[in-house]
Amino acid sequence: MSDSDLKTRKSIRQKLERPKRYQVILLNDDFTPAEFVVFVLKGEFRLDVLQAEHVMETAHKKGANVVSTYPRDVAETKVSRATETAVRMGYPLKFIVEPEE
Ligand code: TYC
Repeated sequence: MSDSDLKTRKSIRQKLERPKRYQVILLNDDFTPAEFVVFVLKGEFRLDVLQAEHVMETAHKKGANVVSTYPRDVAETKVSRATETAVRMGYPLKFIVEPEE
């Protein structure tokens, strides 16, 4: 094993797997305005207006909905930025990040 293999201690199986992707899941709540949810989905997650409205409406009806999938750091950064924007506006909008199956 090379030095870098020993440092990272990744198995050969892990090296060959495609990098895991993470789902960003939008959670419904009773207080955040629908228009603000659409604004965040467009601005932070780069959805177009029709996709953003559809994702928002499905979360509103079902309680939660997948926004999209990303590498873990990208998913977490987008969620932090979106949540900070909501907090600044006084809205309780929440997302969860979870590994795709
Ligand atoms: N349920 C909110 C309302 O009626 C709108 C909303 C939709 C909030 C989706 C969050 O993830 C959400 N104002």
